[in-house]
Amino acid sequence: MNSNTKVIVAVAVVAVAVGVFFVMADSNEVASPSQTNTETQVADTQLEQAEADQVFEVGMQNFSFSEEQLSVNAGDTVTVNLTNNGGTHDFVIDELDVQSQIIGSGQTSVTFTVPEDTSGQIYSFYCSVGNHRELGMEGQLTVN
Ligand SMILES: [Cu+2]
Repeated sequence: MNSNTKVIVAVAVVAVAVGVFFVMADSNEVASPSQTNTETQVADTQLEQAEADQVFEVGMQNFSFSEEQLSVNAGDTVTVNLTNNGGTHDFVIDELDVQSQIIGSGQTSVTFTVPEDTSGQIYSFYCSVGNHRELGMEGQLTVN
């Protein structure tokens, strides 16, 4: 290998290293306006989870929730991550003004704060789509 070749190889190595650095740096950035809405929503969801005191994973299918009893603490911030396993569903708690997106597939998430003065209360959560509640898409959220 002569000295000219060594210089060319060295320049090529530096160019690749710089390119990798920029690609990696870009992937760590918070979603920019040029990225899709989906990516922005994921970033928002992760932010909500980071702030929540309690996180629940709840599956939804025709016609039930995977969890029928949720136990929370008064004053806590609660995130419910919802995964749709079939059908079209949402997650609602009337008394706490909780209303998720209605989804036909994939996942959504809803975050709410349990009021401080609700210890001992039991609230119904349910799916508000069609007659899903009557068909069994209902559960209880108990406040400790
Ligand atoms: Cu439903």
